[in-house]
Parts: sequence; structure tokens; C-alpha cells
Amino acid sequence: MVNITEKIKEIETEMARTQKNKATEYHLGLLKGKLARLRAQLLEPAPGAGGGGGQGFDVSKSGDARIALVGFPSVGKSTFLSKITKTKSEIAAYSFTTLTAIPGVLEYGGAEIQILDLPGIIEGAAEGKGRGRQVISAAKTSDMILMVLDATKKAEQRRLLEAELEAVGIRLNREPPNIYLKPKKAGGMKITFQSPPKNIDEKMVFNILRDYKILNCDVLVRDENATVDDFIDTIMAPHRKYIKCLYAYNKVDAISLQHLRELAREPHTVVMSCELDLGIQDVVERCWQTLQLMRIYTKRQGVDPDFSEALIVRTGSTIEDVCDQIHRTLKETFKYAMVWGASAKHVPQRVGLGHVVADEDVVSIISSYRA
Ligand SMILES: Nc1nc2c(ncn2[C@@H]2O[C@H](COP(=O)(O)OP(=O)(O)OP(=O)(O)O)[C@@H](O)[C@H]2O)c(=O)[nH]1
Ligand SMILES: [Mg+2]
Repeated sequence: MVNITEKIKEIETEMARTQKNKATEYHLGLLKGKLARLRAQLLEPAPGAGGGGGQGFDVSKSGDARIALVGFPSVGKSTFLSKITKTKSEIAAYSFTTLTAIPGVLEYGGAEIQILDLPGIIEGAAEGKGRGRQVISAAKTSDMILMVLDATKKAEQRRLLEAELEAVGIRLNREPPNIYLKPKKAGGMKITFQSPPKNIDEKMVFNILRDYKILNCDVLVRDENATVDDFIDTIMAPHRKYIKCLYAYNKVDAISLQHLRELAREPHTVVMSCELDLGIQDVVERCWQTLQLMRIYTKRQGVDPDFSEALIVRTGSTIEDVCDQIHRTLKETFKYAMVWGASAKHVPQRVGLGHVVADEDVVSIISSYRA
């Protein structure tokens, strides 16, 4: 069997050796395309192929969302899990304490969020070193990644981890590229740019598609800033996962106030000390915001609302979405709703199906249904 890892190394070496200039741009683009294909092959071998590396850990999803704790060994992932859930995951001063995925449940005002404590990732995880590949597969199934970092370590730890996740097709805090690609049965390639592209051209797109043996297709590049990488991501769309990420720097008890302030200013970043119990609740709140979910409490007429159980809807949802969440035919008999909370202009406010609700609103649906 040909060794994919070796092939990947070969291409990476060639890319490093190839000077970046106008003349080699096409060649580099092709190499990037090949690399993306090999990496996907490495992670997701064909069904039935032996030694499959694509599987994550055997933990079933539960609750309203899943957050994966990803980080290098000994940064405090298990300590954090123990702080925010009732689950105790083994904690120790040596690396690789956690050897499998440990799920915990974070209860957040009637919502249940599954927190997955994972073994520490080491460099080269994407190539299958250590348990990295499994960890990464588990991260890929999550709604959000909480990247736990050690504030006392060098800044490059974050870049290294990002590169590992990037290599397996995880895209952090980004949107899918604005490129339309539709393979066809015949008719050749039709490549259209909505506005003059800055980083790619028709020949480059053509070459990469041909290398992927996509000879008949429609392409529409809507973003003038699209790069070769964006284009490859579009071709590899089934292997790409766009996930929100929050960076949590732990152990800030061991760094200077100055350094702490610098870290806290970075985008998508929070700081905490599990040891001193500092900032933990902030991290939980930022996780909740990052998930872009809302808790809606329902209330029957004349009865107090039940705050122990929430309906979970996406941020920006309307009363109509809330109805759909309760029962798929509720809309049909809907008369109006009463809303208490941040979205109400006065309390309570009488609203229709189009009203946009806010986190922690209390909603009472009045329907014309009679039993
Ligand atoms: N100074 C300091 N130490 C901490 C803090 N949080 C955790 N630690 C210590 O860091 C060490 C590693 O913690 P763990 O929670 O086991 O780390 P982990 O990320 O789960 O490690 P692996 O399971 O090996 O990947 C332990 O000795 C903890 O007591 C903190 O906020 N400050
Ligand atoms: Mg651990």
C-alpha cells in the first residue's frame, strides 16, 4: 500500500522549496489541490479500507449543542470540565492524563450543552500522530470548539493547533467561500467571475478542476478576493467543516497583569484561571454567545413559567420558529403570543408570528384550538 503520509510529506517539501512568484503560482496551486486531496484520503479512508482513521470516539451526542475542548496536553482541559459540569475527568500534573473522550453536561438556564473533554493534541496530529486524528474527528462533530491554551506558554501554540485543525478541513470562525460550483454530466467547463479576481484566474481554476477530474461544471466566483485555497475548499466542500471557535487562555494566575490584558484583547478570546476560580463563568457565557442559541421559556395562561426547561432556538428566531419547535401544527391555530423579556417593548407585549425573540424571553402562545 502506498503511504499517504509520505506522499503528503513529499508535496509539503516541494511546496516549501518552490519559490513563490508569478511563474510558479499555477504549480503551487496544483500542489495545494493535491495536498488537500491526500489529507482527506488520510482522514476518511474508503469504507471497508483497513485501519480507518476517520472515526472519533464513541460518544453519542446529547443535549442542545456540543462543545469540544481542544488543546495541547496539560493546559487544564479536564480541570475546566470539572469546574463547569458534575463530571470528574482525571486531572494530573503530567501530560496525556486524559486518554479518551469524556463527556460532561453543562446546564445553562434550562439548556443542556454537552462538553467533550478530549486528550491533548500534539503536533502532527493531522498526519495521524498519537490519538490526534481521533481527537480531531471528535472536534469535527462539535458545534463549537473551545481551544484551551496555556497562558504561560508561547504564542505559537495557538498557531500550531490552528494549523493542525486547518489541515484536516476544519475552518475556524470563517464562512464558506462565496464560490458556486456545480458538476455536470457534459458540456465542458464554464468559469465565470462576477468581478475581476485579485488572486486567481481562469487558467488556475481550470487546471485545478482538471486535476480533480471535474471536466464538466459551472463555476461562478462571486468574491473578488477568493484565493486558490478558497477554491480548493469549494471543491472539497463535503470534507470541510466551518466551526465557531473561542480561545480560552487558562493559568492566567501565573502571568503578569500586562500579559493578561494583551491576551484578553485578542478577538474571540477569553482568559481564566481554573486554579483560582477566575473568569470561569465568563467563559461559559461567551461559549453560549458563540453558539448563537437562545433559551425561550414557555408559559401557560395563568401559570408561572417553567425556568427549569427551555426551548432552544437559533439567535434571530421568531415566534413562528418557537411555535415550530413546540409542535409542527401549532402555527395553524395560532392567534397571538404574549412576550415577557428583552424583546418586548412593554411587558407583556402582544405579538404576531413575525416577532423576533430574545434570549431568556418568556412566551405564551394563545391559539384558537379547543379540545
Ligand atoms: N497554575 C495553574 N495550574 C492549573 C490551572 N488549571 C489547571 N492547572 C494544572 O494543570 C495541570 C494539568 O491539568 P489537566 O486538567 O489535567 O490538563 P489537561 O489539559 O486535561 O491535560 P491532558 O489530559 O493531559 O491533555 C494540573 O496539574 C492542574 O492542576 C490554572 O488555572 N492555573
Ligand atoms: Mg485531561
